[in-house]
Amino acid sequence: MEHRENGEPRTYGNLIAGEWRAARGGGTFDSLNPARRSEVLGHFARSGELDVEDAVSAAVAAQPGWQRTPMPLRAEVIARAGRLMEERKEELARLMTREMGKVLTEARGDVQEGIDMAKYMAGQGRMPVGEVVPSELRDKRCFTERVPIGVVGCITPWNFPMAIPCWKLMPALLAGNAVVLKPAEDTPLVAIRLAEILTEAGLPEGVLNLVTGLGEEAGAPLVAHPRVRAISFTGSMEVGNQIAATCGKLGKRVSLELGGKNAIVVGADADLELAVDGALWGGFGTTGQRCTATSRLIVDQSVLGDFQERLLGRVARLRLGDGLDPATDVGPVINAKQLRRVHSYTEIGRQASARLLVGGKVADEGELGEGNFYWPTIFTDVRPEMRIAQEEIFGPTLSVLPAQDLADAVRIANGTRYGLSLSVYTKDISRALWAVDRLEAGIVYVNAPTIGAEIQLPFGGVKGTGNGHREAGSTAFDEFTEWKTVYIDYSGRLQRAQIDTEQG
Ligand code: UN1
Repeated sequence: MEHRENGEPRTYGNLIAGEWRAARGGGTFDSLNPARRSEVLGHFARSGELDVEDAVSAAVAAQPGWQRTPMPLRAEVIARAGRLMEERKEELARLMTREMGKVLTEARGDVQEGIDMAKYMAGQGRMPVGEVVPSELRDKRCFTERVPIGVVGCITPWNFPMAIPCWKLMPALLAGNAVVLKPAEDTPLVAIRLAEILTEAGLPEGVLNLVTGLGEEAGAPLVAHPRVRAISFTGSMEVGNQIAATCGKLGKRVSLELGGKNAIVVGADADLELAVDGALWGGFGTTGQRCTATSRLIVDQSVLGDFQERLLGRVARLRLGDGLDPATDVGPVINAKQLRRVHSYTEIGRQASARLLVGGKVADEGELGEGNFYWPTIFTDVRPEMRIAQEEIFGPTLSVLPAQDLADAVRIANGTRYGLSLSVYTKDISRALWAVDRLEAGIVYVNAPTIGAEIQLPFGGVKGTGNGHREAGSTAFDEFTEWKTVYIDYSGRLQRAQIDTEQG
């Protein structure tokens, strides 16, 4: 896993029909270490429409053969890929920390989530793919089976450079589709390592194609391509809505996971130390850059003072730095643009007269100045309608909102356009379930923060977070398959449904 030749960053191509190729236009872009912007991880193909055309053509050519490969054999490839990821877990995690910035323990977790997904999907390769359903007529057999969609386009974000591509690729490939992957331009190298692993595991050429590049240049033509039958996208609401509009016009299947404005509700009877642990991990884990990150703390007013005091004592001890340093708690923000965006929300909060308790500035002291670091930030006296309590910031910024009681807290928690992950802290099982029933989210936690989804359960959100699809879990194939219903009449005569039934 050498990234450099003669000390210089390497140039990487696209994977098309089993070959690594430069972009047709010849252009490249760089991937930088967010903890040290001067470190260039590599130069990557800046792809455009022609490269996407090549990738889709390769996928179209490879798909029928892959579809005809028995599912347990397809599963063997996925299983081997999982084993290779396991063998290379440490090097993949270290690379991920350098490319994306998350601290090493979390990078290992991200790779582990990919391994888990590979193992889970490998097992699915010998599981049923349909149902036998009784017919109303004699000598007639009816069954359903899942069939691949064809060629699928997967567009993945930078915040889980291994886990999210695996959530999409493993079920899409196992189901018998060919895939074109367009990874985020901030994390192309981890995606390339994953594509190499799948190739090494025995995936036939053309079944997985990878094009690197910018969203407008490489993502947009993939979404619009007439031979791409489905798009699976995880990213911002703004881009997701554009993709949905294009797919709507083309009658193309699309599944969207568009982030959240996730909240922890702290009830009057909560274990406050546990809730503080959850708030810090949910809010500042991955530097707040998870779709599921906790971004609002909705606290019963009777415990607000105590909770805030404990929270502040703990935030002050968080250490910022390079994620490869074991002493680091909070890594950098992904890039300079996102750093500016995170800071702009501090200004927005201030202008709305929210009270800044801690942080609120770019961390540029000493070596931190070489990367994109932001001090963990907490606002209090935040009202539900303020922009910092409504819009996804995707950074280390938490807002504390007071609530009158549990009903008020649930109402505030539900009062955004998102609905990904919500959590409630209470020691009372009746109050916990009362809240679970009323929280409007795809994922609800009790006495745990809003992050930490496991791959064997469905992942996704309600309202503006998505369009009803769920990734992973028992629902993983829904995105990537069609249902085929098969009727076999072996009576040897014409039997008319609804008419020739014996009671009719
Ligand atoms: C995301 O934030 O985009 O539940 C995915 C979690 C992780 C996955 C997050 N397992 O926090």
